[in-house]
Amino acid sequence: MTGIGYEVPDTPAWRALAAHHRVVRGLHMRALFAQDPGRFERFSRRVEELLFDFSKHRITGETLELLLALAREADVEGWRARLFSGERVNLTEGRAAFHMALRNLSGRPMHVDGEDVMPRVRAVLRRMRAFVEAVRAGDWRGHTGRAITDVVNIGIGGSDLGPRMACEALRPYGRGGPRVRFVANVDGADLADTLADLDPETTLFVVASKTFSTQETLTNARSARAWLVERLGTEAAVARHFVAVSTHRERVAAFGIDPDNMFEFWDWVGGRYSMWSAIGLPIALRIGWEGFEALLAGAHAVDEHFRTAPLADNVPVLMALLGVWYRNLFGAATHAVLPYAERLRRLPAYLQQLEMESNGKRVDRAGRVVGWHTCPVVWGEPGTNGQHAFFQLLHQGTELVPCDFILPVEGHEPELAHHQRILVANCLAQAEALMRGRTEAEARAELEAEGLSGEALERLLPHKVFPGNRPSSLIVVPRLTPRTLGMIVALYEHKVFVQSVLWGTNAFDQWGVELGKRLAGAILAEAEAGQVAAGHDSSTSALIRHCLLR
Ligand code: G6Q
Repeated sequence: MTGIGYEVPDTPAWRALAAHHRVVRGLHMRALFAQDPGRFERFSRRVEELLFDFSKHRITGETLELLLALAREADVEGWRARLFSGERVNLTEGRAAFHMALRNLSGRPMHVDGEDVMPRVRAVLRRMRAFVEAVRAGDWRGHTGRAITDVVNIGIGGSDLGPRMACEALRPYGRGGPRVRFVANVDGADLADTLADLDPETTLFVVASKTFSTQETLTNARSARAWLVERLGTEAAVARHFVAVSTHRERVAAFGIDPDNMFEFWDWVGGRYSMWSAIGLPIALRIGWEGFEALLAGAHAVDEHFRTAPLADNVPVLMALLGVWYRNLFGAATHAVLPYAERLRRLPAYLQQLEMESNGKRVDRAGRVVGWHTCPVVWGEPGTNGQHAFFQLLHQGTELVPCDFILPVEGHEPELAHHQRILVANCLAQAEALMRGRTEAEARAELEAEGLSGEALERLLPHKVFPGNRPSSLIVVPRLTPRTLGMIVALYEHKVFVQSVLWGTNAFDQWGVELGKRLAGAILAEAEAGQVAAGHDSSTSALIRHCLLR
């Protein structure tokens, strides 16, 4: 029992872990650090230039052994092999999850259903490269003969969050490329605000949709096309101003985009795992081909690490195990991602989809309701801003929130190097403060040093105590570059997969988004017919009348 209304799975490794948890849950990390001067060396790992420090966790050597036993019991190694061999690990949709092939720079064949997919992957990469170079060189021209200055990506969810996050993260690498904007929301405000100051003659739209049937994307794409045609005065302009990224050639053609201007990907690429595919086209347009290849290379380096490193040294495996330790044993309901890099401000939103859409599941692979918790709520904001807002709760609130600090050591602004030192110092200080806390004796001494005594001191004292013992990981890279961004994202992708194995879930489907879509279609039809259908609850019926039948 975890005391949180959910059990842990009833297996020997989970039972052993739960018993161990009862013994160690009261230990304070301060004491663990004091006992073992080698704790950092023992609990940190490297993947090439990336450092993963997990020494500030409520674990002992025995905890790690028991967590690794859990991974072995769940057959993480077997599942990893299945993933990399192109098996249909996405059982409910009958698909492989083969995003690793998109960044496989090794020359090794990778098979799905007996077919080596690498020639097709490379062919699309070659077409993307030619297109990107033509746009960036000003050789791809708009209908009136002018070069492209602005790209608008129209897509949502997996066809938006990755490229949007990466384009922001890699802003310093954008020199020489067009400006890139993103429209996702069906709220007309999104499209209107984006188009407001754009010149149709120099704007290129990338319509990104795996299925090419998504309501929001098609609505935005149709309105964007109408905007362009109206301003340039001819349908013929569409051919030079619209390209598509999709798996669905017929629907792209039916929309009116020449399939020659379509960049293909395949059903074995999940939406939220697709930024490495042609969905990454806006990234390549923004940072150039070399940069895009470096992004792929970073992810590929992590694939090789995940595929080959023993479990005890395997960073995605360790990240997954630590997540499970807090989620299932301590009952932690949320997990914070705190990038100390302003340009990573969209990373928490990106990881929210990656983690919560993948593992926000209540049944196991066989369809049985699970008796244990799965994915926590993932959230976060960049530091240092968060320190002046919600960090209060992290330090002194009643919730245990495991944190990931993500820290590039160097910035891209040599003239502002002192800012970077302040940023780094704050990040390290937060992790230390969460771990150490401030004892009553320390708080008392500080108050006395400030000249307080007697009742005034006693009144303030409890407010000044920090319990500490709050866990965090540090993911440190030398700099935020295309390569290190690729590494960071791939670490999380594989972490999510390992957690799905430990929880027994399918990380690659997303049936939870279906019901709302279907009901929205029904309500829209009723609004258009001017009549509320029977079968709604009284609240929904009244709200349809109030909002849509006026
Ligand atoms: C991702 C999800 C979802 C998807 C969007 C857009 O894993 O399936 O976020 O990416 O619904 O879908 P399309 O690319 O098909 O428009």
